[in-house]
Amino acid sequence: MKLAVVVASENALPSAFAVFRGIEKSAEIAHRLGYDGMELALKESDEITHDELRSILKRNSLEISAISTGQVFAARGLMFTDPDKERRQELWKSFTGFVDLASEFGGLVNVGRVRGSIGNRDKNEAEGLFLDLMGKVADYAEKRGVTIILEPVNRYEIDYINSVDQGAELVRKMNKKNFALMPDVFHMNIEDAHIGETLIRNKDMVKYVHLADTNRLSCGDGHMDWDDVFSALGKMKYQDWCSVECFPIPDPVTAAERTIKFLRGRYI
Ligand code: LER
Ligand code: MN
Repeated sequence: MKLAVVVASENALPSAFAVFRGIEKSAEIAHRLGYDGMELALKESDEITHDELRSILKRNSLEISAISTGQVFAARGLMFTDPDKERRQELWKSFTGFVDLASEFGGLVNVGRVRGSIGNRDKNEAEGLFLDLMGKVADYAEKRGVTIILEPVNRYEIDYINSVDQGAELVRKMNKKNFALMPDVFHMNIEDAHIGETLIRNKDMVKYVHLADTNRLSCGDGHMDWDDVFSALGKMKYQDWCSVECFPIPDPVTAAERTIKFLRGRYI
């Protein structure tokens, strides 16, 4: 397993769930602390050029684990379930940019809150909008060797796809080989009755995992049953990325350092 940490641009809004802000300076710190990669939390794909990113990664011996897109929803209000044609077109443009970036860096694009909400609408109607646009994005991604990873997110943030089993059902409905699951154990603690058992039940679909403790602080600073999480990942023979998405509390460096000190050697 490889360990990444979530990094956003310097100007990301407080609503961006990132440990670090400022891609270049965070890369140096992530490498110094012993992380293998950075997950880039972007609101637009042109926040960094391919050339800039390539050189930052080379200088710091890091990989990109995935491109994540929560801010496309949180900062720009765009979502796959939006019935407005122009806003869906804007989302398509952004996502083709994210896929192009991921085709060189990491090969994974996350879909968390940006999948959108259902609200007062009929669920099938909203889901139809999701499947239609996401199907087109997945086809575009497949041609570029990129997989889209769907992240179930707890009910207090979004009203559509909260548990990992609900995510798995949507992955089956989508039925594309480059559309997979990305469990976040912080959300699973709220939504899934058993974290380890649920991961194992859906093991063939899990391509990426988000880590934070139950209070979203550094791993080890809450009451998550980490033995259960990592024994499940071990039984699944999970070899892909675990990415740290804890709050930058008390500050980004301390949060990232406490997490890696807790995980390295013991679990990863
Ligand atoms: C949101 O809570 C989250 O976990 C992100 O990774 C997705 O937007
Ligand atoms: Mn997450």
